[in-house]
Amino acid sequence: MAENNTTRRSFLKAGLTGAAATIATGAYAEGDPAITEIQPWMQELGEGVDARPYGTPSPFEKHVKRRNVEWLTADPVSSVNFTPLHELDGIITPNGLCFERHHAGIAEVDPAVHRLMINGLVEKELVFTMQDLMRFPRENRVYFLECAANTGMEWRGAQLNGCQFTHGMIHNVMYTGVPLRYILEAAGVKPNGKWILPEGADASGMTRSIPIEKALDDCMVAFKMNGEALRPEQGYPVRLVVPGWEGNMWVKWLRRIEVGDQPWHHREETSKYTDLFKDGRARRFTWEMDAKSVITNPSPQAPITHGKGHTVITGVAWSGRGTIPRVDVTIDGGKNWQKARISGPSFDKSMHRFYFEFDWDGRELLLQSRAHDSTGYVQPTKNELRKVRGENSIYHNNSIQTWYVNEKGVAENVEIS
Ligand SMILES: Nc1nc2c(c(=O)[nH]1)N[C@H]1C(S)=C(S)[C@@H](COP(=O)(O)O)O[C@H]1N2
Ligand SMILES: [Mo]
Repeated sequence: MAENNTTRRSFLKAGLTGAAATIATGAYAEGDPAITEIQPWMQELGEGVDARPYGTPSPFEKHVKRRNVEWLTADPVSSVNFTPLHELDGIITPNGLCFERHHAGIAEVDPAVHRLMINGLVEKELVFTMQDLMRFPRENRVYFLECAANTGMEWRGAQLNGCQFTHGMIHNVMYTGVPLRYILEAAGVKPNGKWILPEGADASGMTRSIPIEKALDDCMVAFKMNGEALRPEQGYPVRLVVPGWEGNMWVKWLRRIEVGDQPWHHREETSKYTDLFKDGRARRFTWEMDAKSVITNPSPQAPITHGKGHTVITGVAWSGRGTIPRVDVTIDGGKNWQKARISGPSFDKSMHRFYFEFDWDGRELLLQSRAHDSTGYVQPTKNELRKVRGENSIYHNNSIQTWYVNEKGVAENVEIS
C-alpha cells in the first residue's frame, strides 16, 4: 500500500512538471477564423458611457445565474435559490449572484421609515434611524453566510447534480457595518441580559436567540455588501451579520433587538434548525458551521471539455471557527491525497479558494476535497458523519463531496463507501 502511494505520488508530480509546458503553448490552428477574420465588434463603434449607468454582465454570461430546485419548496416566497459556485472564482460572491433564502418573500423596505429598536434588559431603550446607524464607527469584514440546510438533500445519498444545488446555499461578501457591541453599549445591557433576539421587518418577522457573548464579540449590523447598499434580497437596508454561525441567525431587514435573560425557544430554534438523532433526541443550538469544502470545477454543471492533458481543479473551503490553512485533493476517491494550493486572502470565517493542477490521462476520476481548519479540525467523510449523526438530519452536512468524472469529462454526483 505504501509503495503504491509513492508510485502514484511521483506519477502525479511528473504530471505537474509536464503540465507547465502545456500551459506555455496554445496550439496555432492554420486559418482559424477567430484569428484571420475581422470580428463585428472591431468594425463599428461601441456604446457610449451613457448606455449603462448601472453595469450588468456581458450577454455571453447569461447562463451565470441563481437557480432554484422546483420540487424542493412549495412556494417561491418561502423558498431558496442557489449561488452558481461553478461559475465563480476568487473568494467574493458578486451581489447579484448571492443565494437567497426567504420565509415570506423579499421585503421592499423604505430606508427613510425603517427603524432599529433596542429593547428589553437595557438601561435605555433606543430607536435608531438609518442615519443614526451611519454615525457609529464602521468596519469592513469578509464573511461567508451558509444556510444550515446547505447540502441537506445529500444526507441519505447523492441526489442533486451540480455544486450549485448541493453546496450553493452559501455566499461570501465584504460587509460594511457597525459592530453590534457599539449599539448594545449605547443602550447599556443590564447584568442579567444574557441573550439577544433579533427580529426581521419582513412578513415572517423572523427571530433567533443569540447568546450575548457572541453579540458582543464579532456580530455586525451591516448596511453595505461588497461596497454598495445591501440588495433587497439580502435584507436592505440593514441586516445582522453573525460570523461563522448558521445563516438563519443573520436576520435580514433587521428592525428590533430584544435583550433577555434566557433564550426564547422560537420556531427557528426548536422545530427548525435542530437535528433529530436516530434515538429520537434532538441536537439543537448548533450555531457554528463546521469546516467544509467542495470542488466547483470540474463538477456536474462544469464538465472537462478540453480532453486529456493539463487540467485545473478548483474549489472553495470555509470554516465557522477560523481560517483554512490547508485543503487536500484526491483524484482517485481518497486512495491518495495531495495538498491543494490556496490562493487569495485567508480571512477568519471567510471562504478560501484552492487550486490543484494536474495532467489528466483521460481515465475516470473520483474527485474529492478535504478542508482542515485553523483549530485542527478535518472535514469528515459522509460515513464518518452518519456514524455520529445518523441520517434523519437536514442540517449541518459538512461531509466530503465526491464527483465522478468519466473518460469524456462528464461529471456526476456520486457517493463512495
Ligand atoms: N428577516 C428574515 N431574515 C432571514 C430570513 C428570512 O426569511 N427573513 N432567512 C434566513 C435564512 S434561513 C438564511 S439561510 C439567510 C439567507 O440569507 P441570504 O438571503 O442573504 O442568502 O437569511 C436568514 N435571515
Ligand atoms: Mo437557512
